[in-house]
Amino acid sequence: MQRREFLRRVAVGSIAGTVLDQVAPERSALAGQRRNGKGDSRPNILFAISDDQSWVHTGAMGDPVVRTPTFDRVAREGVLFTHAFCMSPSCTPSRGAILTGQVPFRLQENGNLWSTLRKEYAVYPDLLEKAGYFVGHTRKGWGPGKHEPGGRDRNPASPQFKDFKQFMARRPAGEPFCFWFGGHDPHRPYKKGSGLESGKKLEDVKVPPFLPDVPEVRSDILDYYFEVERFDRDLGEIVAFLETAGELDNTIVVVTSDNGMPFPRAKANLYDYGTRMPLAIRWPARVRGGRRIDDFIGLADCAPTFLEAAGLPVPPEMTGRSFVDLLTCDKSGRIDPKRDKAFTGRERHAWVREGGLGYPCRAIRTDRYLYIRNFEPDHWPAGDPEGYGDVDGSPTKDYMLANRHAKRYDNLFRLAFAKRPEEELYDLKTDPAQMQNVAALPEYAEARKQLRVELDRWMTEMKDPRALGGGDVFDRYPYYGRARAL
Ligand SMILES: [Ca+2]
Repeated sequence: MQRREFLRRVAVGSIAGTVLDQVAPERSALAGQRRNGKGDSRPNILFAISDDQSWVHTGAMGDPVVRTPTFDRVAREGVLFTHAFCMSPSCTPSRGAILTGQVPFRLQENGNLWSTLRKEYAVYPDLLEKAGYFVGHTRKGWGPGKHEPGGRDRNPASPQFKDFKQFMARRPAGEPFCFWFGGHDPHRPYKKGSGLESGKKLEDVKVPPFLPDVPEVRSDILDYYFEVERFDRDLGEIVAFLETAGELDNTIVVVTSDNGMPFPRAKANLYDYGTRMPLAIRWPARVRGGRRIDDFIGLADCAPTFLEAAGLPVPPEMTGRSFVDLLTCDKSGRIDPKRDKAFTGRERHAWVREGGLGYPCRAIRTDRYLYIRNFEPDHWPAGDPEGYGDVDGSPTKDYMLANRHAKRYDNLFRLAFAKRPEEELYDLKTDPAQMQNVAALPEYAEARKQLRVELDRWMTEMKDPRALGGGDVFDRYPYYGRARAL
């Protein structure tokens, strides 16, 4: 059987039962091609990114309801990262940061949703391709946005393929690959009631404390779980394909998301449910599995990590730091004392404020604190009333808007939709859900001051326009999505 024919048979599932005896020789033949071809032992890279999933919603992180066997396997046989953060809780800037290895606010338009990513900013798939990798993506790559105004002739996440099988069928023999699997799940809209229909129970759901604990919200969370599970199943097929082909163990499998769950005070917010991401990485050729690492990772650290793993230099403009050292050491827990914090931020998400204004903010997250600086406290964080369009339409949002004056829920409504002060500070020791702003309390004055100084220093170092002046440039960049009527 030729390799292509073998892959085709794997793809159509015809290698089973009576033809199983043919699999073993083909496996070694594939491995032989890799050795004999270009003598290329560089690892493949499979980057799997779901769309809108918070860190807690995997089995490996302890969620009792959602079933994510693929993620759990990658975590169990690899490394589970407990403190991974996206650079911005909004698709386009988060994905741009992953691809460029840079803070999105250094990337002009790419600080915003529905923008462009200029060609001058190198992305890791291009760098790997130049070094002999076969690169591709399926479903959602970089975006949403338009790559053409940035001077690019393809999606920055690499050329698009129908699916992973087509990509593998077209891979030249002996070339390592780098593939981006960008699931559309669990992005809204959801099929209402799909979670319940799949057999899940309302009473099992753990409702985050910043959302009303009512059946409508519980059911909405189950629908979200339904899609988290679908992403995990689709990824499971890709992993099984690689395993059958005998290529799984020399593939770096990375599973994460781009921003948090699409619920009020989560996605598009700098609280943990907006920015803290699932992250598991499996690479048995070089990484001892069964470990859990608590160091802080920013997803801009992925690009330099992939380059280093492929034996390539990391361009100096990449602000992310490779964590190959964490992966290949044998340790667990907190390893590198310098990885004790994360920085996040956002500019314009949807077009939901008069004049196309955004909601600029930046944050520093340490073990103990979350400190947020809101640069335009007169803007509405969730978008102008009554649409509050930076919060995705959903049964949960409908419920909160309909019950905004109910005494029981007015505080939750305020936390999600009302204006916010210039500074927010949360003490995670007493308030892990980040709902009590203590920035104005005298006992926190010292901590607030220190965190503000540290955030300022980081922004200056990153040449962030919000620190250097002229930050309102983000409000003037074009928006390539459909502007909603205000
Ligand atoms: Ca997203």
